[in-house]
Amino acid sequence: MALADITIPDIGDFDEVTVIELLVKPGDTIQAEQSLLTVESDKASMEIPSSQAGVVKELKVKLGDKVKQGTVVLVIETGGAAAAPAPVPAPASESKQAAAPAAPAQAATKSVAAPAAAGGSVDIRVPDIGDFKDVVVIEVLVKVGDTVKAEQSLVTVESDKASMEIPSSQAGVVKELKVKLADKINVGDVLLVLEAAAGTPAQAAAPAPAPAPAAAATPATASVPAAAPAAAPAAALPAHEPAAPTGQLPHASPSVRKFARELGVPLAEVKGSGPKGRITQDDVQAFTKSVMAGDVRTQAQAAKAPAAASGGGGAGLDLLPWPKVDFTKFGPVERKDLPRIKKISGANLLRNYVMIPHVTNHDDADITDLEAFRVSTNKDNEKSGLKVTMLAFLIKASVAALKKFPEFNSSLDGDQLVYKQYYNIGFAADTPNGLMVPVLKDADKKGIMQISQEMGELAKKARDGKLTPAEMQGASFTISSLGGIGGRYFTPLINAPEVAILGVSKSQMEPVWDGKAFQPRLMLPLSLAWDHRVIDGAGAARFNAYLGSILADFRRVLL
Ligand code: CAO
Repeated sequence: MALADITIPDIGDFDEVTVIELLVKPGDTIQAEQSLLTVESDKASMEIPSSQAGVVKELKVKLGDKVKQGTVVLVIETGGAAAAPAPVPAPASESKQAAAPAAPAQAATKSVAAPAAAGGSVDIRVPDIGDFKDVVVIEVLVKVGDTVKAEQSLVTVESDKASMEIPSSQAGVVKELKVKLADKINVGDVLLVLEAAAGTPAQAAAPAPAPAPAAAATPATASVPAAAPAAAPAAALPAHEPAAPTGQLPHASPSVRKFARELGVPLAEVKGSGPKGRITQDDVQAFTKSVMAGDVRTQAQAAKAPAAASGGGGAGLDLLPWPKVDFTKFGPVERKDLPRIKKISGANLLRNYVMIPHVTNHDDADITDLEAFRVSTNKDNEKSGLKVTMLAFLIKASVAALKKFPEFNSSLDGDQLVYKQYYNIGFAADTPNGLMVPVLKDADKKGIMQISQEMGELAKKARDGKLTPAEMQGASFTISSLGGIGGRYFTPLINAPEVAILGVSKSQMEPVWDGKAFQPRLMLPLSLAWDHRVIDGAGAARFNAYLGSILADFRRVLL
C-alpha cells in the first residue's frame, strides 16, 4: 500500500482553471483514466482523469478552487507498492490523458480567417485544435445576419473529454453558416462566412499568437464570483433543495455553465435538449422560467412524491400555463415593476407555500384581564413614553408554549428534527417597501418591557428600510399580527425552515357563556399554521389551548 498524490497534468496554455465539479469522494475506488473533477476556464471545460488506480484517501480541492498544472487534487492509496508517479510531468501512461485536457487551450485560440481584403467576405475556419479529430458541433451560437465581435464565440464543439468554444478571429456580419449541429469538424474547415466589418483588416490565416482563452478571458472569469460555483446557487432562483445526485453529469458548455451559475440554476436538474442531452442556454432559461412561475417542480420536489408518481394521477402539479391576458383590451392599465422586497419575498413565499403541507388551527384566547393589565401598565408608564403592545405579551406567551411543545421550535433537516434551544421570535412588519420580518433574539431571557422596547426599535428600522441582515435572521418561530388592522383569522405562511407560525387577528368583545350566563369578554383570534410533516393536529390544538390559557392568566408563564 502506498499513498500517491494525483496532480493536474499539463493543461496547455491555461494558467489557472476553476474546479466546477468533483466527481469522486474519499473512499471511492477509482480506475486509471477515470475522470476525477471538471475544471473550467471561460472558454472550455474539461475533465481531469486519474493517472492511476486506487482508493481516494483525501480530496485536496473543493468547488470553486483555482488549480493549475501541478496542483495536488487528491491523495490515493494505490493497490501495490508502486511508487507514486512524479507529480509533473506525468508518466508515459499519463501523457495521453494529459493531452486531452490540454487541447482546448489550443482549440480556443482564435478561429482562423482566410486572407481577405478589409471589409470583404472572409471564411472563418477551425483553428488548430491539437490532436482532436472530428470534434462534434454541439452548439451554434450565432445565426445569419448576426453582428459578431472579434473573440465572440461562434460554435461549441466537443470531444469525449472536453468541450470548447471557438471564437471569431474578427468582427463582422454572419453571411453564411457552413456548419450545423452534429457536424464533425476538423482543423481548417470553414465554420462560416463573415462580411468583415469595414475598416477591420482581416486577420492572417495563421492562428493568432495564442491569446489563450484563460488568459484572454481572465476578467470575465474573475467576474464570476469565486463563491458561486455549482454548489452555491445564487439567490435569483427561488431556493429549493438540491436535487438528489442523478449519477449523470450535466453536459453544458462553459458559457452555459456560467450563465446557469449566475442564475443559480443547478445544472443537474436541467434537462438538456441538445445533442446527447447537452444543456443549452435555452434549456437554462426555460428551467428558470418554469421554476419562477411554479409550473415545474424541481427533481427534489418530484422525488418527494414517489408514491403519487408511481400511481399516476396527481404526481406532478401538472399546472396550466400562467394565463396571458392583454388587459388593455378591457380598459386602461399601468405597469410597474414589483418592488425588490416583493420579488425576493415572493420567491420565498411561493417555495414555502408549495413545499410545506400547511394546516391551520384557529382558536380564541380570552385576553380581557391581560388587556386591562396592559392598559393600566401603559397608564403607569405614560411618562416613560414606552408603550407595551399586545404583541409583546404574545411573544412572551409563545416562548412558554414553545418550551412546553419543543417540536414547534424545531426545523426539519432531512430525516432529522433540529430542536433549537434558543427562542428567537420573528414578527411580520408591514412597511412601505413590503413585508419584513425582524427577529427578536433570546425572547426567553427578556421581560415584557425590554421586548416592547426592542420590538419598537426593530419595527421602526423595518419601516425605515434600515434592518441589517443579522436582524432578520435566526428566527425559530414567527408571529404575524394583523390585530392593529383588523380581520378575523387567516392562514399565515410558514417561514421555512421554521415549522409553525402564529397569526393574530383583531380582538373584540364577545358574549362568552360562563356556565350560568353570557359574559362580555375580549377575545383574541389565534391562527396557528403548522407543518404537518413535523406536527400533528392534536399537538397544534394543545399548543393553541396552552397559549390561550397563558393569555387568559399570564401568571401561568411563571409555572
Ligand atoms: N387586537 C386589537 N387591537 C390590537 C391588536 C389586536 N390583536 N394588536 C394591536 N392592536 C392595537 C394596538 O393596541 C394599537 O392600538 P392603540 O394605538 O390604541 O394602542 C393599534 O392596534 C396599533 O398597534 P400596532 O399594530 O402598531 O402595534 P403592534 O405591536 O400590535 O404591531 C407591528 C407592531 C410591527 C407588528 C405592526 O405594526 C405591523 O406591521 N403589523 C402588520 C403585520 C403584517 O403585515 N402581517 C401580515 C404578514 S403576512 O402578509
